[in-house]
Amino acid sequence: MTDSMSNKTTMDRRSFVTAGAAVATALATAGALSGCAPKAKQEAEGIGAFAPEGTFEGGKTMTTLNDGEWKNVPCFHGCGNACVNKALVKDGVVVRTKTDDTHEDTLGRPQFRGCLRGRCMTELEFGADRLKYPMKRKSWSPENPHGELRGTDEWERISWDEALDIVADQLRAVYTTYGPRAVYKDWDLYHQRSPVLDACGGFLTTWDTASFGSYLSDVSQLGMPFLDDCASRDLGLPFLGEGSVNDRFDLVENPDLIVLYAQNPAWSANGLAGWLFWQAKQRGAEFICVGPEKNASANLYDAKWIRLLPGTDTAFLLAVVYEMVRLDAEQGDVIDWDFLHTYCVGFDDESMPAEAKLQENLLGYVRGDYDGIPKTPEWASAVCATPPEDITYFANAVKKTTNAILSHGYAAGRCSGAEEVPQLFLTVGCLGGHIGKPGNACGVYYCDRSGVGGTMIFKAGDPGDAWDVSSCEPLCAPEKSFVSGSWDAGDYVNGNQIFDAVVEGGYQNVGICWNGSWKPIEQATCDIHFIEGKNDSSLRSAPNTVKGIEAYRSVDFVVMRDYMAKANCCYADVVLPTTGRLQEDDVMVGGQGDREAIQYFTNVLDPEDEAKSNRWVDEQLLERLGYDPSKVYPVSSGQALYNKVAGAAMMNDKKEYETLITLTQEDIDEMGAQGKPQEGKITLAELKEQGIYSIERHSGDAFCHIGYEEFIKDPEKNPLSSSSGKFELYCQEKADAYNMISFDGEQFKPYPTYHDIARIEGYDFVCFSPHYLRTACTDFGNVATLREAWILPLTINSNDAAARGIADGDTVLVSSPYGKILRKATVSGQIIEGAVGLPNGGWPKFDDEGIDRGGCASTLMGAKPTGMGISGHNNIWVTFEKWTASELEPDCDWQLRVEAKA
Ligand SMILES: Nc1nc2c(c(=O)[nH]1)N[C@H]1C(S)=C(S)[C@@H](COP(=O)(O)OP(=O)(O)OC[C@H]3O[C@@H](n4cnc5c(=O)[nH]c(N)nc54)[C@H](O)[C@@H]3O)O[C@H]1N2
Ligand SMILES: Nc1nc2c(c(=O)[nH]1)N[C@H]1C(S)=C(S)[C@@H](COP(=O)(O)OP(=O)(O)OC[C@H]3O[C@@H](n4cnc5c(=O)[nH]c(N)nc54)[C@H](O)[C@@H]3O)O[C@H]1N2
Ligand code: SF4
Ligand SMILES: [Mo]
Repeated sequence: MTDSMSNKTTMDRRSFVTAGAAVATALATAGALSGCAPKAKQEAEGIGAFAPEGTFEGGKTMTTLNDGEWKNVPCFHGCGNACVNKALVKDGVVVRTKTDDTHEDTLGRPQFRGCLRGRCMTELEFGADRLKYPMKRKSWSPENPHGELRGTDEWERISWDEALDIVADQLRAVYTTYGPRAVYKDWDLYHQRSPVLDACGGFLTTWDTASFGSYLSDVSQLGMPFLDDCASRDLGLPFLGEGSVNDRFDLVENPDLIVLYAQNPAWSANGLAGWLFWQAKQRGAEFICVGPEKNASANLYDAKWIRLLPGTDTAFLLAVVYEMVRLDAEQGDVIDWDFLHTYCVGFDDESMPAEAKLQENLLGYVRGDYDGIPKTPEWASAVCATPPEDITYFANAVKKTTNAILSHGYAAGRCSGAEEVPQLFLTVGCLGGHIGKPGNACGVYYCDRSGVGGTMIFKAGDPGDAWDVSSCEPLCAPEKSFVSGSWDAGDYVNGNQIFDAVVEGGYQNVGICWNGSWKPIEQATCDIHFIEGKNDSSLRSAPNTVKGIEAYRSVDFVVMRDYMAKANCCYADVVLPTTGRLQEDDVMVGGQGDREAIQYFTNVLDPEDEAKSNRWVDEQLLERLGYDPSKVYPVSSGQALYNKVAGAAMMNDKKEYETLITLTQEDIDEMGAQGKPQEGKITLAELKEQGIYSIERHSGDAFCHIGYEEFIKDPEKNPLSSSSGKFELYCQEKADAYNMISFDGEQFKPYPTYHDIARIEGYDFVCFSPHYLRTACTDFGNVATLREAWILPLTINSNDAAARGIADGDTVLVSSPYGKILRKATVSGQIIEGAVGLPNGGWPKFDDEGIDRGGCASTLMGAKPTGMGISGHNNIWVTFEKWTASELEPDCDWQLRVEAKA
């Protein structure tokens, strides 16, 4: 990039935010926004999260508004960014919130500005829906649980002693009578463990593709032990983690073209990551967006929109490969053959692995050599509905002479039948040679570390608080003891099948993919009597909410822990109020943090209610069950905090980590920890005051990074983890793994092929659910302010709407074989015909006829895993019609609550 172009970097942040919000509003809430009554306010019974009205004058910040103490509430809520947020606390009440104003906003050291959700962090944890005391469902008793009343029964307030006694008694009963396979813990994306259930003898839990879809290898971002045999790993696939894509300076400065493939950062990464794409735009990069709607990002970055029906990317990408081959033969310089033959195996006859069992490859397949069907744009168009000329356009745009960054989200992988998408996307990147050089990359550019590739510059110390249950005698017979949560247990329920497993007692066990522990598929049985959840919101997030409720109603006992009412709490017998993350001090880097910053949480306030920490609850239960909590938890909470703080480190120019935080003896005493004072770069007091410590970066500095650079420089010396050490466009391990576990019997070849997608008769529209501004997945979904700010629409193509007599703002009934929901229509020319968009984030609320008036997408979703166990979040077959039978009340007028009658 030229210097004159780099002068443009200091674009002001306000125009980015304004532009993004305007586009988002136009797209998502056109017309229907007015349907939401502007009266949603936290009711008086909640703890006030707002400044009293009238304290702002003329939009100016008044010094009196700093009256109180600013506390740090960095946002960690699953959107992939990690923004600075602060809360002004006065007399035990949050009176104001703000975001990053700790320094000037520059590209070298950007502010970490939060969105509206970040500003609502305190409303989320201290709102009127906060769980304030333990509760029991009135009709529940150990003798007669009255499971059918879950969700409709009244609640009564009970003491902690009573609640803990009930839970301990139920645990004892279930483990001694049935054993651990009768205990189901959490629909669990994060693989949370439980010291109590571990001590008692284990539990059954789930594995899932709900987030990453067929891009399973990306679980490395969760800090999972890495997957040696995972199919995606075997492809040598670009996976997220330390350095599969390039540093942010390269993203901004070097690409000619950025492809946002099934990706929508203007909604799903609208903190720093979305801003970085905007910076790239300002420097002159062109954008292409591929997906069923011209999404907010396509509008914001003025992209060429290439439309397709959700779940049809395999057909689309096969035709792109076909066209790249055709164009290369015609005009040359489209395919980087050197790249293909040096860094990849199996695209053509020349690059087949020596041990290949099949004498077939992708090149032959797209030409139609094996099945007589050339995978032409016209062939694909019949499946994906993309205009054939757009497929040609795309193939030409990503040719080898373009500096192209191919960035994907996970949406295309979150579809039934999406097994082949990661390998095909990789193939397109390899055909153009878009890996390992400036301005070129192929992988995920956000969802972690604010869109930045490269090793972590900051890290926190190891808290050293992992629990140890080796001193605990299981409550069940020892031979029955098993821990599904441990990697080698080999017994997991696919997350799609858990509710069926609870109701019907059976599931298909394939082990777990996440650490490569897949095993041949087998039918397994279980007999679930007890459900425990910690912040679990599977009745909103997991497929088939209606079946989920049936499952919850079918067991003997359900206990939920949470800081606020979620759908799962509503269907529990005992609810235990636990403190959230704003009631503790902590440091945050990595994971949901950022590569370039470390942030400090300060305990915001401790409301006068009975919520207790999860650890306290664990210790109480362990004691009641006859275990010694001090043996289970090796260090105190204060010591764990000290360990994290004292071990926090920052990388220097030579890429060595150096101590970051200066600690005095008083600091250590205040934490109640043992340790030595130390010298670092910032005192603990300063870090607490600022909330964040970040570094000034510049183009070409020591932390710049190009994904796969080492491999490209010397593939022999720095092989990839696949068995050939290269990108495997022909991958026997993939085929073997998928075929071994195939849930529906579908068979796969080592190279990617087309697989037909099952349709459901009478349901002619394919529904997808993009991640939306109102929530970060489940989190924030109950927050009144956000419900008021963003309605939950159903986006329908104008022609499809007209054919059904539906106008913008009408209420629409959406039906699938699994459930029915109501939403307000947003009629748009910016969505492909034949698809409807249902932004994610609705919380279920069923009326007497069983219609979900909360508009939760999972209510419509079946739970049949295909192939490698994928859930079809983005290709749900539905139909819809205008609804006039009743008025749909805006959901800012209600909130899920779990509370005892006074
Ligand atoms: N219909 C439909 N369903 C979907 C999707 C969709 O688009 N449409 N998207 C899918 C996707 S991509 C995802 S990622 C899932 C997410 O679904 P969920 O897992 O339900 O959502 P989250 O909001 O990420 O987190 C769940 C809870 O975990 C809590 N939590 C966070 N960290 C911890 C921790 O360390 N310990 C404990 N105990 N709790 C913690 C959070 O506070 C939150 O309450 O939903 C999937 N479901
Ligand atoms: N605001 C907000 N941000 C979030 C989250 C949130 O809930 N809210 N959730 C976070 C989480 S857990 C995740 S996993 C990420 C998800 O972020 P992404 O992986 O980007 O997923 P989506 O937002 O579901 O979809 C992105 C785009 O893909 C398109 N799309 C949908 N189906 C298909 C398909 O089959 N093929 C193609 N080519 N395109 C398709 C959609 O129209 C949408 O515009 O976002 C994270 N960020
Ligand atoms: S939801 Fe995401 S963008 Fe919004 S404040 Fe939190 S981390 Fe930042
Ligand atoms: Mo996700």
